[in-house]
Amino acid sequence: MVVKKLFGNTMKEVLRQAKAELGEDVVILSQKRLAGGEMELTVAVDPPLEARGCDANGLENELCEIKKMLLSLVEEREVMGLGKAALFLYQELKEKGLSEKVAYQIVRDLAQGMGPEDLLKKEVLQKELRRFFFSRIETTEPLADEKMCIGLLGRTGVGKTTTLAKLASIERFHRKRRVGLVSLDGEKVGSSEELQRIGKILDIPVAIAYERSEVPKVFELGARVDTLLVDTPGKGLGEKGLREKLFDVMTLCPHAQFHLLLSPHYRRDVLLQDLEEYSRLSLKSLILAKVDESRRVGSLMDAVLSHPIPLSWMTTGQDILHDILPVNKGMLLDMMMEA
Ligand SMILES: Nc1nc2c(ncn2[C@@H]2O[C@H](COP(=O)(O)OP(=O)(O)O)[C@@H](O)[C@H]2O)c(=O)[nH]1
Ligand SMILES: [Mg+2]
Repeated sequence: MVVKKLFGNTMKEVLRQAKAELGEDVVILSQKRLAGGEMELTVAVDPPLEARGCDANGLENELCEIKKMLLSLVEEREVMGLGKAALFLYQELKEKGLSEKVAYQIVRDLAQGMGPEDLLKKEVLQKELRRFFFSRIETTEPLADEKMCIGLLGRTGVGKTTTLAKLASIERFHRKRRVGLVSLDGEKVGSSEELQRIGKILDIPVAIAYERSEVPKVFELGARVDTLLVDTPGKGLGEKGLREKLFDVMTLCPHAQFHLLLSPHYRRDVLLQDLEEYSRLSLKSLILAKVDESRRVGSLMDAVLSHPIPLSWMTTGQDILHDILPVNKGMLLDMMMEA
Protein backbone atom coordinates (compact mmCIF):
# COMPACT_ATOMS: atom_id res chain seq x y z
CA MET A 1 0.00 0.00 0.00
CA VAL A 2 1.26 3.48 -0.91
CA VAL A 3 0.17 6.32 1.36
CA LYS A 4 0.34 9.87 0.08
CA LYS A 5 -0.58 13.34 1.25
CA LEU A 6 -2.00 15.81 -1.30
CA PHE A 7 -2.87 19.47 -0.98
CA GLY A 8 -5.23 21.87 -2.77
CA ASN A 9 -7.74 24.65 -2.33
CA THR A 10 -10.88 22.54 -2.33
CA MET A 11 -11.65 18.93 -1.44
CA LYS A 12 -12.90 18.36 -4.99
CA GLU A 13 -9.67 19.63 -6.49
CA VAL A 14 -7.44 17.48 -4.25
CA LEU A 15 -9.54 14.40 -4.86
CA ARG A 16 -9.33 14.94 -8.63
CA GLN A 17 -5.56 15.25 -8.30
CA ALA A 18 -5.40 12.08 -6.17
CA LYS A 19 -7.37 10.09 -8.74
CA ALA A 20 -5.29 11.45 -11.62
CA GLU A 21 -2.04 10.52 -9.86
CA LEU A 22 -2.98 7.26 -8.17
CA GLY A 23 -6.01 5.98 -10.06
CA GLU A 24 -9.69 5.55 -9.29
CA ASP A 25 -9.08 3.06 -6.45
CA VAL A 26 -7.65 5.51 -3.95
CA VAL A 27 -8.94 5.19 -0.41
CA ILE A 28 -9.26 8.35 1.66
CA LEU A 29 -7.59 7.94 5.04
CA SER A 30 -8.06 11.44 6.37
CA GLN A 31 -8.89 14.96 5.32
CA LYS A 32 -8.44 18.25 7.05
CA ARG A 33 -8.25 21.98 6.48
CA LEU A 34 -4.85 23.46 7.34
CA ALA A 35 -4.37 26.74 9.17
CA GLY A 36 -3.75 28.61 5.87
CA GLY A 37 -7.10 27.40 4.50
CA GLU A 38 -5.59 24.71 2.27
CA MET A 39 -7.08 21.20 2.23
CA GLU A 40 -4.87 18.25 3.13
CA LEU A 41 -5.94 14.80 2.01
CA THR A 42 -4.21 11.56 3.03
CA VAL A 43 -4.95 8.73 0.62
CA ALA A 44 -3.80 5.13 0.14
CA VAL A 45 -3.69 2.88 -2.89
CA ASP A 46 -2.28 -0.58 -3.69
CA PRO A 47 0.55 -0.30 -6.25
CA PRO A 48 -0.14 -1.93 -9.63
CA LEU A 49 1.02 -5.56 -9.96
CA GLU A 50 3.86 -4.79 -12.36
CA ALA A 51 5.27 -2.21 -9.94
CA ARG A 52 5.56 -4.83 -7.22
CA GLY A 53 8.28 -6.79 -9.02
CA CYS A 54 8.23 -10.56 -9.25
CA ASP A 55 5.71 -11.40 -6.56
CA ALA A 56 2.83 -12.67 -8.63
CA ASN A 57 1.76 -16.31 -8.29
CA GLY A 58 2.10 -19.48 -10.35
CA LEU A 59 2.98 -19.15 -14.00
CA GLU A 60 3.74 -15.46 -13.73
CA ASN A 61 6.21 -16.23 -10.97
CA GLU A 62 7.96 -18.81 -13.11
CA LEU A 63 8.13 -16.39 -16.05
CA CYS A 64 9.62 -13.82 -13.75
CA GLU A 65 12.31 -16.28 -12.64
CA ILE A 66 13.14 -17.17 -16.24
CA LYS A 67 13.33 -13.49 -17.12
CA LYS A 68 15.72 -12.90 -14.21
CA MET A 69 17.93 -15.84 -15.29
CA LEU A 70 18.07 -14.58 -18.87
CA LEU A 71 18.93 -11.09 -17.69
CA SER A 72 21.75 -12.37 -15.51
CA LEU A 73 23.18 -14.39 -18.43
CA VAL A 74 23.08 -11.31 -20.62
CA GLU A 75 24.74 -9.29 -17.85
CA GLU A 76 27.53 -11.84 -17.36
CA ARG A 77 28.24 -11.82 -21.11
CA GLU A 78 28.34 -8.05 -21.09
CA VAL A 79 30.74 -8.00 -18.13
CA MET A 80 33.03 -10.32 -20.06
CA GLY A 81 32.88 -7.82 -22.89
CA LEU A 82 34.28 -5.16 -20.53
CA GLY A 83 37.50 -7.13 -20.10
CA LYS A 84 39.19 -9.43 -17.64
CA ALA A 85 39.68 -6.82 -14.91
CA ALA A 86 35.96 -5.98 -14.96
CA LEU A 87 35.10 -9.65 -14.65
CA PHE A 88 37.43 -10.01 -11.63
CA LEU A 89 35.80 -7.04 -9.96
CA TYR A 90 32.31 -8.38 -10.78
CA GLN A 91 33.18 -11.72 -9.19
CA GLU A 92 34.75 -10.06 -6.15
CA LEU A 93 31.63 -7.92 -5.58
CA LYS A 94 29.44 -11.01 -5.81
CA GLU A 95 31.66 -12.78 -3.25
CA LYS A 96 31.16 -9.81 -0.93
CA GLY A 97 27.43 -10.52 -0.99
CA LEU A 98 26.17 -8.25 -3.76
CA SER A 99 23.63 -9.65 -6.21
CA GLU A 100 24.49 -10.12 -9.89
CA LYS A 101 22.29 -7.19 -10.76
CA VAL A 102 23.94 -4.69 -8.42
CA ALA A 103 27.47 -6.03 -9.10
CA TYR A 104 26.84 -5.56 -12.82
CA GLN A 105 25.53 -2.03 -12.33
CA ILE A 106 28.67 -1.11 -10.40
CA VAL A 107 31.10 -2.68 -12.86
CA ARG A 108 29.35 -1.11 -15.82
CA ASP A 109 29.34 2.29 -14.15
CA LEU A 110 33.01 2.07 -13.22
CA ALA A 111 34.10 0.73 -16.60
CA GLN A 112 32.39 3.62 -18.37
CA GLY A 113 34.57 6.22 -16.70
CA MET A 114 37.84 4.27 -16.66
CA GLY A 115 40.22 2.77 -19.18
CA PRO A 116 40.47 -1.07 -19.07
CA GLU A 117 43.97 -0.86 -17.55
CA ASP A 118 42.68 1.43 -14.74
CA LEU A 119 40.37 -1.35 -13.58
CA LEU A 120 43.49 -3.34 -12.75
CA LYS A 121 44.93 -0.60 -10.54
CA LYS A 122 43.81 -1.22 -6.98
CA GLU A 123 43.98 2.39 -5.80
CA VAL A 124 42.12 3.82 -8.77
CA LEU A 125 39.50 1.12 -8.37
CA GLN A 126 39.01 1.83 -4.67
CA LYS A 127 38.60 5.51 -5.36
CA GLU A 128 36.04 4.86 -8.07
CA LEU A 129 34.12 2.39 -5.91
CA ARG A 130 33.96 5.01 -3.17
CA ARG A 131 32.69 7.57 -5.68
CA PHE A 132 29.99 5.14 -6.83
CA PHE A 133 28.85 4.39 -3.27
CA PHE A 134 28.85 8.00 -2.19
CA SER A 135 26.87 9.11 -5.23
CA ARG A 136 24.36 6.24 -5.17
CA ILE A 137 23.54 6.12 -1.46
CA GLU A 138 21.71 9.08 -0.01
CA THR A 139 21.71 9.96 3.65
CA THR A 140 19.32 12.02 5.72
CA GLU A 141 19.26 13.55 9.21
CA PRO A 142 15.73 13.06 10.54
CA LEU A 143 16.13 14.92 13.86
CA ALA A 144 14.73 18.41 13.35
CA ASP A 145 13.92 21.32 15.63
CA GLU A 146 10.16 21.19 15.16
CA LYS A 147 7.73 18.78 16.82
CA MET A 148 8.45 15.21 15.77
CA CYS A 149 6.75 11.83 15.80
CA ILE A 150 9.17 9.05 14.87
CA GLY A 151 7.94 5.47 14.33
CA LEU A 152 10.29 2.53 13.95
CA LEU A 153 9.38 -0.52 11.89
CA GLY A 154 11.06 -3.84 11.27
CA ARG A 155 10.98 -7.50 12.18
CA THR A 156 11.01 -8.74 15.77
CA GLY A 157 14.51 -8.73 17.24
CA VAL A 158 16.01 -6.34 14.69
CA GLY A 159 16.53 -3.72 17.42
CA LYS A 160 13.53 -1.35 17.28
CA THR A 161 12.96 -0.91 21.02
CA THR A 162 16.68 -0.53 21.75
CA THR A 163 17.08 2.00 18.92
CA LEU A 164 14.08 3.98 20.19
CA ALA A 165 15.73 4.13 23.60
CA LYS A 166 18.92 5.42 21.93
CA LEU A 167 16.98 8.10 20.04
CA ALA A 168 15.14 9.02 23.23
CA SER A 169 18.47 9.45 24.97
CA ILE A 170 19.81 11.74 22.18
CA GLU A 171 16.64 13.81 22.25
CA ARG A 172 16.46 14.01 26.02
CA PHE A 173 20.12 14.51 26.97
CA HIS A 174 21.90 15.97 23.91
CA ARG A 175 19.12 18.02 22.35
CA LYS A 176 17.37 18.75 25.65
CA ARG A 177 13.89 18.11 24.30
CA ARG A 178 10.81 16.74 25.98
CA VAL A 179 10.42 13.11 24.91
CA GLY A 180 7.63 10.55 25.17
CA LEU A 181 7.62 6.87 24.24
CA VAL A 182 4.50 5.10 23.00
CA SER A 183 4.16 1.52 21.87
CA LEU A 184 1.76 -0.22 19.52
CA ASP A 185 3.44 -3.48 20.51
CA GLY A 186 1.30 -4.72 23.35
CA GLU A 187 1.70 -8.38 22.50
CA LYS A 188 5.34 -9.31 22.98
CA VAL A 189 5.90 -10.93 26.36
CA GLY A 190 7.78 -8.55 28.61
CA SER A 191 7.54 -5.62 26.18
CA SER A 192 5.64 -3.44 28.61
CA GLU A 193 8.20 -4.10 31.41
CA GLU A 194 11.00 -3.32 28.94
CA LEU A 195 9.40 0.01 28.01
CA GLN A 196 8.76 0.93 31.64
CA ARG A 197 12.43 0.18 32.38
CA ILE A 198 13.57 2.44 29.52
CA GLY A 199 11.15 5.13 30.67
CA LYS A 200 12.61 4.97 34.18
CA ILE A 201 16.27 5.07 33.06
CA LEU A 202 15.67 8.04 30.77
CA ASP A 203 13.02 9.63 32.98
CA ILE A 204 10.45 9.93 30.19
CA PRO A 205 6.71 9.10 30.05
CA VAL A 206 5.71 5.80 28.46
CA ALA A 207 2.30 4.60 27.18
CA ILE A 208 1.10 1.45 25.40
CA ALA A 209 -1.84 1.02 23.01
CA TYR A 210 -2.85 -2.64 23.14
CA GLU A 211 -5.96 -2.11 21.00
CA ARG A 212 -6.64 0.24 18.11
CA SER A 213 -9.31 1.97 20.18
CA GLU A 214 -6.62 2.99 22.68
CA VAL A 215 -4.43 4.78 20.11
CA PRO A 216 -6.08 8.24 20.36
CA LYS A 217 -5.86 8.25 24.18
CA VAL A 218 -2.23 7.10 24.19
CA PHE A 219 -1.26 9.70 21.60
CA GLU A 220 -2.53 12.48 23.83
CA LEU A 221 0.99 12.22 25.23
CA GLY A 222 2.11 13.90 21.99
CA ALA A 223 0.69 17.22 23.16
CA ARG A 224 3.06 17.28 26.14
CA VAL A 225 6.33 16.44 24.37
CA ASP A 226 8.55 17.70 21.52
CA THR A 227 9.47 14.25 20.27
CA LEU A 228 7.14 11.30 20.39
CA LEU A 229 8.83 7.96 19.67
CA VAL A 230 6.63 5.09 18.48
CA ASP A 231 7.48 1.41 18.93
CA THR A 232 5.77 -1.24 16.81
CA PRO A 233 5.43 -5.04 16.73
CA GLY A 234 7.51 -6.90 14.17
CA LYS A 235 5.47 -9.40 12.18
CA GLY A 236 4.46 -7.18 9.27
CA LEU A 237 1.77 -4.60 8.66
CA GLY A 238 -0.96 -7.25 8.78
CA GLU A 239 -0.18 -8.20 12.39
CA LYS A 240 -3.07 -7.47 14.78
CA GLY A 241 -4.25 -4.45 12.84
CA LEU A 242 -0.88 -2.66 12.81
CA ARG A 243 -1.66 -1.06 9.44
CA GLU A 244 -4.87 0.45 10.79
CA LYS A 245 -3.16 1.59 14.00
CA LEU A 246 -0.47 3.29 11.89
CA PHE A 247 -3.12 5.05 9.80
CA ASP A 248 -4.58 6.38 13.03
CA VAL A 249 -1.09 7.53 14.06
CA MET A 250 -0.75 9.40 10.74
CA THR A 251 -4.06 11.10 11.32
CA LEU A 252 -3.23 12.02 14.91
CA CYS A 253 0.35 13.09 14.07
CA PRO A 254 0.33 14.50 10.51
CA HIS A 255 4.09 15.02 10.80
CA ALA A 256 4.73 11.34 11.66
CA GLN A 257 7.76 9.80 9.96
CA PHE A 258 8.56 6.09 9.69
CA HIS A 259 11.93 4.40 9.55
CA LEU A 260 12.66 0.78 8.72
CA LEU A 261 15.38 -1.14 10.54
CA LEU A 262 17.47 -3.60 8.54
CA SER A 263 20.37 -5.62 9.89
CA PRO A 264 23.31 -7.46 8.25
CA HIS A 265 22.13 -10.46 10.28
CA TYR A 266 19.50 -11.25 7.67
CA ARG A 267 19.78 -12.80 4.21
CA ARG A 268 19.23 -10.61 1.18
CA ASP A 269 15.81 -12.11 0.37
CA VAL A 270 14.62 -11.43 3.93
CA LEU A 271 15.86 -7.82 3.72
CA LEU A 272 14.12 -7.32 0.37
CA GLN A 273 10.93 -8.86 1.77
CA ASP A 274 10.99 -6.37 4.67
CA LEU A 275 11.63 -3.50 2.27
CA GLU A 276 8.69 -4.56 0.16
CA GLU A 277 6.39 -5.02 3.14
CA TYR A 278 7.16 -1.78 4.91
CA SER A 279 7.76 0.55 1.97
CA ARG A 280 3.98 0.33 1.47
CA LEU A 281 4.14 3.14 3.99
CA SER A 282 6.18 6.07 2.87
CA LEU A 283 9.54 5.49 4.62
CA LYS A 284 11.63 8.45 5.64
CA SER A 285 14.80 6.40 6.03
CA LEU A 286 16.45 3.07 6.61
CA ILE A 287 18.29 2.44 9.88
CA LEU A 288 21.10 -0.10 9.71
CA ALA A 289 20.92 -2.01 12.99
CA LYS A 290 23.52 -4.15 14.74
CA VAL A 291 26.31 -3.42 12.26
CA ASP A 292 28.67 -4.34 15.12
CA GLU A 293 27.52 -7.95 14.97
CA SER A 294 28.52 -8.85 11.43
CA ARG A 295 31.20 -7.52 9.14
CA ARG A 296 29.52 -9.13 6.16
CA VAL A 297 27.38 -6.22 5.07
CA GLY A 298 27.27 -7.08 1.33
CA SER A 299 23.66 -8.31 1.31
CA LEU A 300 22.58 -5.32 3.36
CA MET A 301 24.32 -2.94 0.94
CA ASP A 302 22.72 -4.78 -1.96
CA ALA A 303 19.26 -4.23 -0.46
CA VAL A 304 20.10 -0.58 0.20
CA LEU A 305 21.34 -0.06 -3.36
CA SER A 306 18.19 -1.69 -4.75
CA HIS A 307 15.87 0.90 -3.15
CA PRO A 308 15.98 4.68 -3.32
CA ILE A 309 15.31 5.20 0.41
CA PRO A 310 17.97 7.30 2.20
CA LEU A 311 19.92 6.01 5.18
CA SER A 312 19.89 7.73 8.55
CA TRP A 313 21.52 5.99 11.51
CA MET A 314 23.47 2.86 12.19
CA THR A 315 23.48 1.11 15.55
CA THR A 316 26.59 -0.51 16.94
CA GLY A 317 25.82 -2.17 20.28
CA GLN A 318 23.45 -2.62 23.20
CA ASP A 319 24.36 0.53 25.14
CA ILE A 320 21.37 2.86 24.88
CA LEU A 321 23.41 5.92 25.73
CA HIS A 322 26.10 5.53 23.09
CA ASP A 323 25.72 2.90 20.41
CA ILE A 324 24.09 4.89 17.61
CA LEU A 325 25.66 7.17 15.01
CA PRO A 326 24.79 8.78 11.70
CA VAL A 327 25.37 6.38 8.81
CA ASN A 328 28.97 6.40 7.67
CA LYS A 329 29.11 5.36 4.02
CA GLY A 330 32.91 5.03 3.96
CA MET A 331 32.84 2.70 6.95
CA LEU A 332 30.16 0.53 5.35
CA LEU A 333 32.09 0.29 2.10
CA ASP A 334 35.28 -0.65 3.97
CA MET A 335 33.39 -3.26 5.98
CA MET A 336 31.92 -4.74 2.84
CA MET A 337 35.20 -4.91 0.94
CA GLU A 338 37.25 -6.18 3.89
CA ALA A 339 34.82 -8.96 4.89
N1 LIG B 1 25.00 -6.08 19.24
C1 LIG B 1 23.91 -5.31 19.17
N2 LIG B 1 22.75 -5.73 19.75
C2 LIG B 1 21.67 -4.93 19.65
C3 LIG B 1 21.68 -3.71 18.94
N3 LIG B 1 20.44 -3.17 19.00
C4 LIG B 1 19.68 -4.04 19.72
N4 LIG B 1 20.41 -5.10 20.12
C5 LIG B 1 19.96 -6.27 20.90
O1 LIG B 1 19.10 -7.06 20.09
C6 LIG B 1 18.08 -7.64 20.89
C7 LIG B 1 16.70 -7.29 20.32
O2 LIG B 1 16.53 -5.89 20.37
P1 LIG B 1 15.10 -5.20 20.53
O3 LIG B 1 15.35 -3.74 20.58
O4 LIG B 1 14.34 -5.81 21.63
O5 LIG B 1 14.44 -5.61 19.15
P2 LIG B 1 12.92 -5.39 18.66
O6 LIG B 1 12.24 -6.72 18.81
O7 LIG B 1 13.02 -5.00 17.22
O8 LIG B 1 12.32 -4.32 19.50
C8 LIG B 1 18.28 -7.12 22.30
O9 LIG B 1 19.00 -8.08 23.03
C9 LIG B 1 19.13 -5.87 22.09
O10 LIG B 1 19.95 -5.58 23.22
C10 LIG B 1 22.92 -3.29 18.31
O11 LIG B 1 23.04 -2.25 17.66
N5 LIG B 1 23.98 -4.15 18.46
MG1 LIG C 1 10.60 -4.38 20.69
